[in-house]
Amino acid sequence: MNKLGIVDPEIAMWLEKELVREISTIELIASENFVYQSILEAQGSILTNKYAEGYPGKRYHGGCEFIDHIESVGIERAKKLFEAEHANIQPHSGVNANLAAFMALLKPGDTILGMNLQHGGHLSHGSRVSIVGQFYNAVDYGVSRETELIDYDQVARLARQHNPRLIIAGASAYSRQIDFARFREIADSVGCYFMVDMAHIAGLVAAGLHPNPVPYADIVTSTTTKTMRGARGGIILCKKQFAAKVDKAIFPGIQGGPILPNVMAKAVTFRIAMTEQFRAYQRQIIRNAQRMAQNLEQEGLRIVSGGTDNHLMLVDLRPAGISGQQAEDILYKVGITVNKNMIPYDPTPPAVTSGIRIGVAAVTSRGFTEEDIDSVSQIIAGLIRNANRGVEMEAYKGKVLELCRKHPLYLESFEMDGLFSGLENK
Ligand code: DSN
Repeated sequence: MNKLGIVDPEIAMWLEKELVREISTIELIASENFVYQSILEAQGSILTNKYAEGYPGKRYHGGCEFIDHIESVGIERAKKLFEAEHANIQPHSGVNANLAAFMALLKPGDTILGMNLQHGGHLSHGSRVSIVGQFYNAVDYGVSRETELIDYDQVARLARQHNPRLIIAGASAYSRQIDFARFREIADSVGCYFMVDMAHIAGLVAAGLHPNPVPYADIVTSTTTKTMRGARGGIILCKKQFAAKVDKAIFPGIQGGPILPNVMAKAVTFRIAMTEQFRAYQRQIIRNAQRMAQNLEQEGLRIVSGGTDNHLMLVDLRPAGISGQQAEDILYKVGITVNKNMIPYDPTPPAVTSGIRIGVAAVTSRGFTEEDIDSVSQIIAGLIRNANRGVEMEAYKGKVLELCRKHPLYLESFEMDGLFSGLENK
């Protein structure tokens, strides 16, 4: 038994249950992924013992000579990977990265223009329920009702009307490429800053499969999870002219000492993201997502905007006559995890929704290819189509386990065969 099991058997038991859940379910939540063993090791390392307020060479704690190397290597790798002039790899999360970017560029009460949460934006881009919507005067743009693509003419119109100090691009539920050049043009036309939160698509950007926002935006924020398949936490990339303001906004502005195991794991994340293997992984994500969208459409489900250019898609469930919540529940009963999600102009409240969001980054990490995606799509479509008629769950559960067994996860640390025979007998 490992130490955790001895010291705290109760927590160890829940951790093991979570491990079994991750190994034996099909994970389609678009913001989740399975990290490499090296990332787990970095995040669970002795760096958790250290404090290092400040930045390499300018710390408020002693004994930082090795930490300085680790953080400096991470910063240089982030700059190289995304062709950025400056990088800060200390944000504890994506939301913290955004808060620091706002603090660097804005004063409380300034007007910001970000994507509407219900059209695919993120809470921290101005939603009223976030501190951002309460500190700043947030105005939002959305997608066109007809095409379900970002309505750039509306963005330009709102920018002229409200004269924002900052325009934010980036989304957590938008399946199409974002035209950063067009956003920059709009920001310039009203003389405001332009920021991109590329959290969902950062892996695709790193692999050259989505336009890089760095040349266009004053500040770019991201997480290193999701398609980056790496450390838990955030980063900020920016032009040199904003470097000092960004660094001050993170520390001492909104954070104290960095979470050093995560800072180190970010450095490892960037190294992995520079490899051909990582680029091949990102290409497979796009192939899998496009295959899933095509399959679900052929099965009679509607994909918002008609398809996907990235790792995710939104499925409009109204033609099938079930809600997002019902679909999330029925899929989870057979071991497929998705999240209910508003679709643009959704008539149903956020706690119910008319859609689900499906992302394929995590299953692609397990080794799923188009053939496996065909099987997953059939399971999803079969369950959704028949949700109101009563579905024979056992056969579907068996298919899910078969796919999980075909593509084992963290095999080196787990007895997969024992696990599956146990689950099948339940
Ligand atoms: N917004 C959450 C999501 O996309 O699931 C995570 O940032």
